[in-house]
Amino acid sequence: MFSNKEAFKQAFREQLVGRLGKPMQEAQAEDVYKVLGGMIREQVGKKWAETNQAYKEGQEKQVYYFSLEFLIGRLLGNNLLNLGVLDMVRQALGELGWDLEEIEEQEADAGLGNGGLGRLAACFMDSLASLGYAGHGCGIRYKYGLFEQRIVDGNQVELPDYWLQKGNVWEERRPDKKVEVHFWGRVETREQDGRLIFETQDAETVWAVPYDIPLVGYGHAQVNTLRIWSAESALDPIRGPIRGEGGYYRFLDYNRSVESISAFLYPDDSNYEGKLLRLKQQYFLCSAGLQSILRTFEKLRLPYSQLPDKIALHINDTHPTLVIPELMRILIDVKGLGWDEAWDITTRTVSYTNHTILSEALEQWPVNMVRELLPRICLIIEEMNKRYCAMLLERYPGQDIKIGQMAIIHGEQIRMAHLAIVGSYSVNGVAALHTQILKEREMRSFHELYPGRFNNKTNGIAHRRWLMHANPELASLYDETIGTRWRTRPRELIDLLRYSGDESFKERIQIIKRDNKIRLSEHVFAKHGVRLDTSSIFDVQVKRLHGYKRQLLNILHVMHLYSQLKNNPALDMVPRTFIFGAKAAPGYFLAKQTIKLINNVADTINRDVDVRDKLKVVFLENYSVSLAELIIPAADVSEQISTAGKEASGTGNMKFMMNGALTLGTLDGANVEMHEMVGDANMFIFGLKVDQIEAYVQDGQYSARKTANSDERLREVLDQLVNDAPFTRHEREFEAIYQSLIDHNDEYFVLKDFAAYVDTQVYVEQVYRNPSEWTRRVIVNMAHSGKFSSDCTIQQYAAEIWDIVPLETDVNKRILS
Ligand code: B1H
Repeated sequence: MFSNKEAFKQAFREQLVGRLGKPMQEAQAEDVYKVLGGMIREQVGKKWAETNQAYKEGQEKQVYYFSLEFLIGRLLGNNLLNLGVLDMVRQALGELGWDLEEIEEQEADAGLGNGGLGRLAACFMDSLASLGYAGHGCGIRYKYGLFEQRIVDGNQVELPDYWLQKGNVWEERRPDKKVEVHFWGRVETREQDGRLIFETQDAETVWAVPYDIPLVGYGHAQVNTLRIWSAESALDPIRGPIRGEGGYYRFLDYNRSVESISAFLYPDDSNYEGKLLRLKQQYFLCSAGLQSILRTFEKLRLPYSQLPDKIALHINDTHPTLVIPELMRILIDVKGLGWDEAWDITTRTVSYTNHTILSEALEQWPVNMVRELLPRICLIIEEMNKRYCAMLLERYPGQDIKIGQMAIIHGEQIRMAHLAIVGSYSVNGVAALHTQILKEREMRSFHELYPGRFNNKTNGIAHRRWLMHANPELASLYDETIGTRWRTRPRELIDLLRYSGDESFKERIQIIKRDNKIRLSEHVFAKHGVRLDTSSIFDVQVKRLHGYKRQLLNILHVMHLYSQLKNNPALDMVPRTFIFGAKAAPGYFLAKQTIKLINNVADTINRDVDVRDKLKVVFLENYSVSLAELIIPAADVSEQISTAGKEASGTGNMKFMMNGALTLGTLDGANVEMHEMVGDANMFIFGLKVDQIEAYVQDGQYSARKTANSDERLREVLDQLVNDAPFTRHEREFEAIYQSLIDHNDEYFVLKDFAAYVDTQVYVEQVYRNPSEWTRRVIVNMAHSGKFSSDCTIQQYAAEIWDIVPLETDVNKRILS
């Protein structure tokens, strides 16, 4: 039905009428979405089955990417793109009177992630399928994704994101593949044939029911699986054990508690909250995922010693670390292996990515909590720790402090990062700088103990979604200019370098940028009633709100600009539009205050006719994958201004680079690698470097108060945080922010980097005044952005960590040759 347009139209009409039971003319956009989605899903089904069959027959090694987050966003557009029918369907729908973009808007954003970590998992899924690897996702089907953000009187308000309300056309519920997961209970031991047998009694049983989502590779080479698990009651109300007095109520209580396991995503990006329910989620995912994977493995009828040859288990940060003790449990308790053999298999199967060194994000679970909820798992972790510490003692005799620092269990806490390092064969950081910090500082003693285990895999983004789908005009221009090979070989974008001096090419880039800015402006006007000047510099910072990402630095600079303009209305400046988008964790007070501050500043500035032609500030509510797809192609300046050493990689930086924005950033995360490629001449780098920050932290020589007092511009904007004009709505409104900067000595060096930031912003403006030079830099960045495709990243994971090669199919051979 997708072979040609007329056939598609015919099929579409029939389905629309057949499925809706009403005439074509009465169909709503939502109906069209459902029918189209259903047709695509059906189309994918055949290849999905074929892929699974091919994996089975080829006995291909399978990679399973365990993650508590998959921020996949909308699937319709990407699936159409990857199936190669996007243009045809757009045309066909157009002829039937429908606008594809409007239809795409009908799909709920699957917000099953917080930010970069979850979006990375989604980009990896795209590249795995597109490159022909047997790689699948393993996650949780949260009923509520990341909260929906509304701004009310400048404040963030969180609404539940019931993304499944209208159904999900992509998923397939697979009740036949459900597995049991056990919590609580107590462990009994007995001896049998000279072996200790462990059995858990009186545990609570929960069903884990999988929902499968097809992951369509580009070129439709193959279809992998994202399997997300939902928790369901395992009690049969008729034959179940809950009888007698109050039984019905206990039954309801139990149901509620079971369903809460997959009820919502924890909304704390880069912050650890030691909640029991979160631990339950983690174990639920690990246990369910592993059981289903081992079922598949057992069909091969191979001994477990060959598990590492057939299966790779990758854990996305420490959140799914319980995969390690859970695999040990199954191998020992269920399969009857000895400890040493089980340990050997486990540590040759699991690999781990570290995404942060922020201490507040490092997971540590209280031993007591784990002992109660997961008694057998706790015993296994304790045994691991015992053996591991004995090994350390042999290696570092008498060095009790060092051993304590390296132990898995310390002071009644289980350190999940240590568990993940000790229980895996590969530990990778997500950008060169981050990996270096891991090796030389944060995890130094582990790197010494296990040389060769640590490695770097710089993050990447799905360039097809972020370019071809989000910015189709730019993608077409690339096709026209350098051919289409870059779609599957992103490094070939380097060929654009030849056009960096070509004025007519530059002009076309400028036109596309302007069109994207117009598109965004229309959205902003419709949603927020603010008119943007599309000839102004669109200066964008969109990402989670966090102290270390320093949205504060950005807004303090805006406040300073405003003050300059008020003092000198004739100031010769290029008009600027500052665009913010950010969700704050609901319990993160300072982050929420920062949102309020940005909104107050926006409100004051946008109302002020004196600055109307020069300055605008907008905070776009509910930043999400689909909003990112609209904002990023429209950006001129990409704000990547984290405190050096704090942003492990960043991936937004890569999306902006690819879409023709210039980066204003610190030497942090992947910015460093961008800088290595394009140099000072093509990026706006400013601020303290990691070593300088480190030195200040070590010697305690930084005084925020002194810094503030010695800079008049800073004194002025800091006063404005607490005085009653022009941005505060009541006195001392932003006292908490003020205190964090002055009384608590500015943990993120906002004030220390302020002067350099302001100066660099002046330089940004200078360059922007010369459109030809600006666009030359843009092209240099585009040309080098191929390295940051997740295709490249995944090829490295495949070769250097997982030891897998692409599936040999004819389509793959054609696409990848
Ligand atoms: C990143 C997280 C994270 N690092 C805990 N760590 C979470 C930690 O819900 N939690 O408990 C959720 C998320 N997220 C990000 O990962 C880094 O900050 C980025 O720099 C990086 O680009 C991204 C992907 O590697």
